[in-house]
Amino acid sequence: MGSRVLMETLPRPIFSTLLLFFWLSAVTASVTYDHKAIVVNGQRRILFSGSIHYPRSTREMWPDLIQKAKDGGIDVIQTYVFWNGHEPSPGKYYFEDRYDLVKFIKLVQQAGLYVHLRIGPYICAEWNFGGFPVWLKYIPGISFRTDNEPFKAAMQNFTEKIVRMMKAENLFQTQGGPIIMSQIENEYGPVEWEIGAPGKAYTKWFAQMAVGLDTGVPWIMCKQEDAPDPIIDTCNGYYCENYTPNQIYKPKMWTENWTGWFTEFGGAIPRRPAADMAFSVARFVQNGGSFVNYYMYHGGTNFDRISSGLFIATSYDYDAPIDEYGLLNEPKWGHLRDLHKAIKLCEPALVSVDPTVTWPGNNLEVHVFNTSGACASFLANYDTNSSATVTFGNGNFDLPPWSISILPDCKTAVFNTARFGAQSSLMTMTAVSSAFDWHSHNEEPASSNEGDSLTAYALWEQINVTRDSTDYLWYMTDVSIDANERFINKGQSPVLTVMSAGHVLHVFINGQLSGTVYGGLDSFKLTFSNSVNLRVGNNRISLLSIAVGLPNIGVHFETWNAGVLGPVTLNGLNEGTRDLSKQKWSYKVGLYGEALNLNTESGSTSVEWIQGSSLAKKQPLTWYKTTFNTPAGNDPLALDMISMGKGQVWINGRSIGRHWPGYIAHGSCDDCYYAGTHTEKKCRTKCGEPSQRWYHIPRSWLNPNGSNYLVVFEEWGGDPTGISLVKRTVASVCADIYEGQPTLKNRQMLDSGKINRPKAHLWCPPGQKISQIKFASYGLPQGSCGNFREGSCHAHKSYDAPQKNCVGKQYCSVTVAPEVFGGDPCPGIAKKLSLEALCS
Ligand SMILES: *[C@@H]1O[C@H](CO)[C@@H](O)[C@H](O)[C@H]1NC(C)=O
Ligand SMILES: *[C@@H]1O[C@H](CO)[C@@H](O)[C@H](O)[C@H]1NC(C)=O
Ligand SMILES: *[C@@H]1O[C@H](CO)[C@@H](O)[C@H](O)[C@H]1NC(C)=O
Ligand SMILES: *[C@@H]1O[C@H](CO)[C@@H](O)[C@H](O)[C@H]1NC(C)=O
Ligand SMILES: *[C@@H]1O[C@H](CO)[C@@H](O)[C@H](O)[C@H]1NC(C)=O
Ligand SMILES: CC(=O)N[C@H]1CO[C@H](CO)[C@@H](O)[C@@H]1O
Repeated sequence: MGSRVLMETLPRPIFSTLLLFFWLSAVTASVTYDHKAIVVNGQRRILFSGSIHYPRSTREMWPDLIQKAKDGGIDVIQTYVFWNGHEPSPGKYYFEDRYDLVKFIKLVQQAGLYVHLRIGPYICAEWNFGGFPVWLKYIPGISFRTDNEPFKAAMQNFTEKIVRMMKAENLFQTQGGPIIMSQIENEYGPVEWEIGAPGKAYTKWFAQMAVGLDTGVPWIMCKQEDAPDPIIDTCNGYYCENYTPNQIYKPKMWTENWTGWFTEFGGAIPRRPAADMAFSVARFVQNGGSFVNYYMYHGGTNFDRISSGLFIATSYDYDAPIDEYGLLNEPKWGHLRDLHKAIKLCEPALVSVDPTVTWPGNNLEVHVFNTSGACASFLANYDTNSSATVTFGNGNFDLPPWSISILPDCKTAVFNTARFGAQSSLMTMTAVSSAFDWHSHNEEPASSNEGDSLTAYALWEQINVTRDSTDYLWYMTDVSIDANERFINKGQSPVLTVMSAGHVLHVFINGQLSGTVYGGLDSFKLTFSNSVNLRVGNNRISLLSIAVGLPNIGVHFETWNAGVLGPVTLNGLNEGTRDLSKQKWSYKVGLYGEALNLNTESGSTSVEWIQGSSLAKKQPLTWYKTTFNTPAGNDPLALDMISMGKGQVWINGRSIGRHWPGYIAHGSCDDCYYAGTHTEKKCRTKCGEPSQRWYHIPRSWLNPNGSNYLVVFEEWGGDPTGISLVKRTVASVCADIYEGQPTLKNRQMLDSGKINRPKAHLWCPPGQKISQIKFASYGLPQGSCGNFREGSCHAHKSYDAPQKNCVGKQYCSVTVAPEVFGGDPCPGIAKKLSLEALCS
């Protein structure tokens, strides 16, 4: 129908052009691969990909995130598909709002980028239950990720559903859409290795199942060395340069290149230096790699409760090139953008020929891709401490430790992985409002035998009872204490011991909090063992067991338990120890406040709230509510929860996630030197501080016209008057430029006969200007952005040019050369320029 309309209404020449276009795209729209690369429409491509998980941001953020990825030199957006978000109950699908997968893919397409769709449907991803819906666990006879019929049927159902949906919207490349690749399963290799034959049978099955869906584009399996043809096996890790696919005709692809690491509650905040990141990518490409995905390119936020594996923090920032709030994480974003440009200049040589490798010295390596018409080379220094000079062609090239220089014409270095042309930014959180008018409401510990309460002479597994509809499950029992118990006369207390499979436990005796225990990512099982105050007569023991997400990783993680599984014992009675495990227990799922929807404005009217001087502070199980006006401007917003313990926060009824600033980051935070093999234990920050203090409030969740409703449920006890609304902005920007360092402009300069004099570039975000040069030193300055200091060599006129060029401007540049700073302060020594400028 559509084409007939075109035929009738369009003038003839346009029609024939269109026809030609359709014919051409029908012929050329294809994605295949060979040993060098993914081949898109007949062309081998070096592709940079970035993971952005659509439910970890808002629809309103998507266009900007995708544009920033494109500006950063990203070709492909990679995302998982989140089964438990899309099928909350069997056969009931949800593809709205943050889960509008088709919308997300179409936005990527509109930006002119490709998509790598990782359907899984097991996805790991620090996502609740690794992406599996909770109901899946309760299908009779099911066993996850193995040769099990009920599991395979469900997996096939969902995979088919997604593929059908993509086809219906013409989203595969062969249909003119952006999807150039899909992924089935996820990191299954290690599991298969562990479980043996059923694992192998399952792999064979899902490979056939996926290929049978006939998407027209390649499938990949990551971390699965036995991926059957035609599926491509790919590498995940911090480094992948030594990876070889299982067949010589498959390309070398890196599907998870960790830009940082996730934060756990109780853990320090991991960082990965941009210089090491760029080094690892250059090293992969020089060794023949042709596809690199950054996991994550934008990490985002674990909103709600559905979005968290065990003890994973609400922030999923990941130290990614775009930060949790959608702002550029500099210098990482800019440095990788420059790396991508440099490598793209090499693309014709890289896709045409395999490199020849030479070793000009200890820890030095040279890769040359030389073919008729194109030549590119990579000069590498693997030494972690020493710089080196490599003579190559007619030139000498200085290589800092642990770095690679890229020469897209085999003559001129345009980039070195350890030398930044990109600026750094220091971000700041500034309070915009903290004078909230708080109201409090106490959640009573569940008590008494309500008519509808569940009872059993047993301790039940928590998720079995809650089906993960809430974090909270009350376990209640009665203990009768006789007047002749000896501990009473002796003024002693018996010891209550509660063994729990996790993850957090509050113990209430007769309505009073008696203690709290909690686990962590490494040890989520816990034991409460403490003396408790019991009185003669009946005593009510109420245990509030709290889950912090469901596991997302490990062989048969679906069998892991949560909650109070016992034994529960009372020790110090006349009879010795009384085992309470098999006496009568009653259960209550969730909190009263949850049932009453206190997170919403209408729900909140159903209870009494107190305010002013009687506002509850430092009391466990307290609901707080207030309102605030939407701050002007576009700066991203967050709540500073520093004065609170643990719980959950809602804005206008929507959950911004679990808060847990009371969990202090343990471990050691060392200096962060970029050189040397990276691990997630390296370069951590914020030890001894809350693992997560700030909680992102998406702008689009606020009412543009005024008042917003904020609710906090606090489990531990906190002081809400210490909460503030903050905005995230760029405080200052820095440049750190070495004389003669490779820059992307080098080639043009040499071509025009000029010498290479790099420039420091600084820019403040739109709406802000450089107000002051906080630091400037041409010579041998030390330190890094935020703590630069003068070194043994310093040009006294270091501030003049930056002040003149930059103050009052949004953007400026300063050439790094002696005459700009009133002469050479230390001739014969290689110098650099360090600048810090304030934006306001
Ligand atoms: C698969 O989907 C069909 C309907 O689309 C449904 O009837 C069936 O129960 C599903 N099977 C499983 C195992 O989920
Ligand atoms: C590339 O190959 C050409 C032709 O064989 C040769 O002249 C040139 O020296 C080579 N360049 C490098 C950097 O190896
Ligand atoms: C590099 O220096 C560090 C200390 O700065 C030292 O511990 C390490 O052994 C050195 N490594 C090499 C290869 O020299
Ligand atoms: C799960 O809950 C049901 C009642 O809903 C109970 O009969 C069963 O014993 C429980 N199983 C476990 C393992 O707790
Ligand atoms: C404010 O805006 C929201 C949504 O944009 C709307 O639902 C609400 O009625 C508005 N309130 C007032 C007082 O205009
Ligand atoms: C084996 C391993 O550690 N895999 C991890 C790779 O990184 C992703 C993202 O952080 C995790 O989901 C995997 O568990």
